[in-house]
Amino acid sequence: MSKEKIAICPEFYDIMPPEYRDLVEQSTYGKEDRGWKDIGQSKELIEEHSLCAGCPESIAFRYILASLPNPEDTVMVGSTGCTSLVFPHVAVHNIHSLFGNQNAIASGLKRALSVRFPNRIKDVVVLAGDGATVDIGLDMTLQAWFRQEKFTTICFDNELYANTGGQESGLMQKGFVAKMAPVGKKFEKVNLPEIARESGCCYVVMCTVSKPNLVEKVIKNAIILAREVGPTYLQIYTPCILEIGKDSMEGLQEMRDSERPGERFKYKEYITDEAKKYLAELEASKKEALVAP
Ligand SMILES: Cc1ncc(C[n+]2csc(CCOP(=O)(O)OP(=O)(O)O)c2C)c(N)n1
Ligand code: SF4
Ligand SMILES: [Mg+2]
Repeated sequence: MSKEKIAICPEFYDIMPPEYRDLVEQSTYGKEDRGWKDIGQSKELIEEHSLCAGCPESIAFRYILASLPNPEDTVMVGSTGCTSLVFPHVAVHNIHSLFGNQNAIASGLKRALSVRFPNRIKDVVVLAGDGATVDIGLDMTLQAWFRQEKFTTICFDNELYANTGGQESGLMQKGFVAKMAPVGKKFEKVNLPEIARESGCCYVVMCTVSKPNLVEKVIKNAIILAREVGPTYLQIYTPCILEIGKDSMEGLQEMRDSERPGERFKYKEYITDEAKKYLAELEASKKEALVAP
């Protein structure tokens, strides 16, 4: 579990792309306490991106990648949408699945990795948009949770289909008018965190990315719990600034406004007793290891 995994064979060092050499020299792979604070000083596993300038998905990606507890043994599964634009620039193994199939792919992958590497921790993390998670992929999302597949599902909720120009999604708020949904949403935003809880997820969080330390905490909790306890689900508000008519500097304020008390992205967390106990035991054993001679 270290940089050895990405080390370059000395004979090829000078012909490798500078980005790769940079990754080998500056990545936080193998660092025990890696987290969002590494961003800016070390390689945060993302070079560039082709998202719109100021798109909150980009900073969400940076926080998530910087917080993965085990990046060298993590496989991310993406789906079509704006989220998928980032994956080609990410220094973590990833699979692009057919739109909506991400949780089915992740189920097979996690099972195969457990058989192939029984003594090694292998994390699988799905990251897809709301259209992929809640609309077209809902069946796959729910069935993975029903079967208690041990991986984390992250939904970047921007409340519409951004990549195809702004169609209505199940997570869109009631009454919202989008470029390709001119009539306005007639139904309430689907309460997916509650559905996730009912469907067997042991840890469910809904939040924005306005607070990087919070994002780091929930990412680490979700991935660690998914290894041993059961499926975990994070729904993260990453507003599509283009579709809601904000400029590139306004994404952060939009997230802050939407997480106020009574607003639809007010922090929400659900954790089972078993998951709580698991995290508490882990914390206690870390403290014990620190004081041990
Ligand atoms: C099987 C399939 N159906 C439909 C599409 C068209 N399509 C591409 S992206 C997209 C919407 C993505 O919305 P969402 O999952 O919310 O991601 P966002 O772009 O908002 O990040 C759709 C319908 C496709 N590429 N493949
Ligand atoms: S269309 Fe919206 S979600 Fe997609 S990259 Fe642009 S701002 Fe981000
Ligand atoms: Mg979307």
